[in-house]
Amino acid sequence: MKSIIIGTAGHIDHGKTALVRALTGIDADRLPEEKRRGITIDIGFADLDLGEVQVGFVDVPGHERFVKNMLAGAHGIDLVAMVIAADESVMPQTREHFDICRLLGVRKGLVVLTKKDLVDDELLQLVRSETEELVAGSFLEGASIIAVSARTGEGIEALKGALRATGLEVDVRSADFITRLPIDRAFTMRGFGAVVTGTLIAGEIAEGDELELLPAGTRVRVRGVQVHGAPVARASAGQRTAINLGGVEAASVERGMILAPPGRLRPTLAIDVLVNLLASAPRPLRSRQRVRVHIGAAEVLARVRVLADGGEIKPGQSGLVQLRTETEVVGVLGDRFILRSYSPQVTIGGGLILDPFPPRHRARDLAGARARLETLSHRDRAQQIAAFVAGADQQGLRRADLAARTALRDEVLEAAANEALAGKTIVDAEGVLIGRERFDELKHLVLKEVAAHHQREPLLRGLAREVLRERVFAHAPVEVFRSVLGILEKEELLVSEKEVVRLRDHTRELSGADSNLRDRLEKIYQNAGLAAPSLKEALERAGVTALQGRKILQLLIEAGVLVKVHGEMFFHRAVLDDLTQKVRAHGAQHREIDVAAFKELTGISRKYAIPLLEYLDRQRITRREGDRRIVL
Ligand SMILES: Nc1nc2c(ncn2[C@@H]2O[C@H](COP(=O)(O)OP(=O)(O)OP(=O)(O)O)[C@@H](O)[C@H]2O)c(=O)[nH]1
Ligand SMILES: [Mg+2]
Repeated sequence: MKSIIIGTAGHIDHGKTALVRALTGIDADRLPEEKRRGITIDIGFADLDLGEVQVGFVDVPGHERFVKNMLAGAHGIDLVAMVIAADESVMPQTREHFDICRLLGVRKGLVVLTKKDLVDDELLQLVRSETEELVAGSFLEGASIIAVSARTGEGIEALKGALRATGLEVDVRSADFITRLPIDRAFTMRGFGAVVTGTLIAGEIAEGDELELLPAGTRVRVRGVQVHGAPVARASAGQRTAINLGGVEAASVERGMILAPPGRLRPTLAIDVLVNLLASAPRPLRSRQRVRVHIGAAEVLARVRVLADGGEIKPGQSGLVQLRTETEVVGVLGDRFILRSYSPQVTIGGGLILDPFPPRHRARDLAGARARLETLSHRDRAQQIAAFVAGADQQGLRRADLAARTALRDEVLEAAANEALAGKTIVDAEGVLIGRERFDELKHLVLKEVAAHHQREPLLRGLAREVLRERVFAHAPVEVFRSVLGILEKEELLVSEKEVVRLRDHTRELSGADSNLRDRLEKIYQNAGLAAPSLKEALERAGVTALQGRKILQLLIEAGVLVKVHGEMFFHRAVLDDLTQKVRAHGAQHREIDVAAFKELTGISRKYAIPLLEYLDRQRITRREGDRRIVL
């Protein structure tokens, strides 16, 4: 069995609500004020069992002042029943609602000519031809046009047949997306607490589910689910649902919020979109213009920034625009929206969300932004992912960032990401996806930076990792840093040691003078034995400047010839080995050694004895126990 949503559309008083009642027996006008005034003010609901097709009706108001309410219901419909009264024919809101359906991408529908009982055949024929003219070239071209009378019931059965047939043609909603329920009503039900209603546009909702209420970010629990007024274990995409929520007060839930699985979607304050401006729009769309944006059941105010060439979108044309919203909104790639002018409130266009988290567009790089958005407007998911990743520059994007942009389920996203990775335009850097060009650029910069460092400091082993990271990866996450170094190592271009990075072929060949100096320094320490000179003394004796001397000293330490025992106190490795042996021999006889015995054994002063004993402790040759040391 298939569940679909049918929306009514059409001018005020054309008989939409009467039609829904004739079809379903349900009066969708539920507000006392609606009953009193005889008009629909807010969206109303009804349901109908057509055998293989289960229909949820969304009945919308026709009054021009309530188009805003109409939009809260129109966003999720599969099929439109375009209602035109036979005695009035096409009127302003007939056109506006029809425009809205086109802009929202409604793909199926039919036209119902109501109040057939009020006109003769000739007039009916005229209305029929005016209708055909209206829908020519649109998704409704060639759709059934069925004349009915809600008063006499004429044509109602034929209409049911046509609705069933068209309903069967409606595409099944894609299973690729996570659960999303734009909320169109929220109220408190005595004994139940908060209840929200809406059209489940994707996924499923079951009793016990944990969901997130956005943009607020509140965690809620599903206490109960109803479809068409009856409790169900689970609601699925394409159904009108009422959800009883735990964990939130009805007062803090409002129309326009959205329910989704926790941690998947994120609110945004700027979206890059493709706008179609209606030919009937009174003026071109220009930057800084203030507009009303209707996404899902939400309405937000926004400022326009035209990204398209030429700086404006003319009526009847389409182009790229950034909408900076005044309050947070939730939308993903491929969502449709409607644009209305701030004042007077009329529908001027609509479009498609391309990037819900756009990077900053610099004026000189608008062409690049346009090319990326152009790619996003195509349906190829791998390319869309590559385009999002490219937009994130060196920052790259994680899977969760892509999920927030696309609302795709994990498996679907992973498949698309893998396809993009196979296309080699993006790279997976330890879980961060980054554009291949950026990645290669970083590799190149690393090699350049390290080479420059070797050039400047030929005697140093390499460049400190953290210095490299600061210089080259200031705008990249640590995963990208590690991944770039990893690849360069694999390619045998770079050697990454604990704290230092060097080019693979970087060897420290000493010049003749330097190697003389090296030998002199080594000799000084060797000859000094345990009475090692201070660093300053050693360098003076070797006759070198501090700077030059320190580099050589560094080399000797790295080579393991000299060992740093304490502060600037160095000893020759052979001297220490000798000492170790002496201490061990002493230990073999006495098991332990104290400072006095150590001084006697080595003939050195306290100044050296203490640091050396501590060194032996560190080397686990001795272990300190109070005043004595155990020789291990
Ligand atoms: N004679 C006749 N009157 C009808 C028919 N359908 C609706 N009406 C009348 O037309 C008036 C408006 O009908 P509604 O169903 O409220 O119109 P609507 O399109 O829902 O109006 P809004 O929701 O305010 O836009 C009511 O007085 C209905 O009784 C019909 O088939 N024949
Ligand atoms: Mg009505």
